[in-house]
Amino acid sequence: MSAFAPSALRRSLVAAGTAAVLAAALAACGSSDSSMPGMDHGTHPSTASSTGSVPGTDHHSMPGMDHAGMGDGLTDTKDGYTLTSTAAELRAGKDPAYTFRITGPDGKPVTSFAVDQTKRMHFYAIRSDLTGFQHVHPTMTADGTWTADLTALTPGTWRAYASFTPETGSGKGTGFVLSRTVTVPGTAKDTPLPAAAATTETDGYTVNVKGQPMSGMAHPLTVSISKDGTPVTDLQPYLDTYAHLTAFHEGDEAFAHLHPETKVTGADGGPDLDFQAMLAKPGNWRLFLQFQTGGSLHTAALTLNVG
Ligand SMILES: [Cu+2]
Repeated sequence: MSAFAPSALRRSLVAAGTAAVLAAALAACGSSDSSMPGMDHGTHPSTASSTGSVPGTDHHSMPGMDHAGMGDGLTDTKDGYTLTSTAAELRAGKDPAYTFRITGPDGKPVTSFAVDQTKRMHFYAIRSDLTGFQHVHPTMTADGTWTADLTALTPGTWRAYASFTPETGSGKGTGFVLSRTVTVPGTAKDTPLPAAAATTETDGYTVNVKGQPMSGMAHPLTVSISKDGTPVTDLQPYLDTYAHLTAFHEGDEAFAHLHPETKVTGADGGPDLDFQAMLAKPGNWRLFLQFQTGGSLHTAALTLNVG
């Protein structure tokens, strides 16, 4: 048997106690540095059975529940680290490159980044109406200039997020998500956010999300993938997981990266994938689930309402 429990046993652990779940979540967090400050998910009491109002819940007592400094990803600077870019505008209709740097507390570009989920830099772009999701892995030149190759953007306001962990300096081992807005000139047309739903389809796959997260707390979320009514069991590892889940908050584009609890144990994963959902605020979140089969990457999106 592998070091990690199979999903059936894992589910029984969920029933048995949140501490075990949180320990598993912590173990599977994908961090490159086990000493991440504040990642003490285990100190918070279980909220799994709380479905009504929870007046005694103190959200402020959860230091580090935002994955140690990631916060909501809505600022371009945190703890001395700043996302800088000269790109305030990008042209519509053409595959643009977004160029940026991360500067450290000394004001100089950071060039040393730790590998997290197989990459030193994760980059996301989303339009203000939460359409047009892009997740790419930029390349860096020796002077710390990163280039993210994007596919064509539609006119409007976009937000660009850089997710990284410094390998040296005061931020060593801390996960950051910093973002800036980018304007794409032209006639902007917003798409209404699709209604909240438990199921969505992409590329012939049906993705079902089970769980009702509450804001400000870690909550289990299970994603099940099927095709033509048959559970999918040939998920290939993608970025060290069987599925990569990011979420953006309606209205302010707050960012959340949901950490997989299901550890990669071989070439074939699925159909059920467990996540720890930590969504900072109530409202609608647009979830983007990325998974790989037969060498192809699929992206499923659905709206989750969080109370
Ligand atoms: Cu990435």
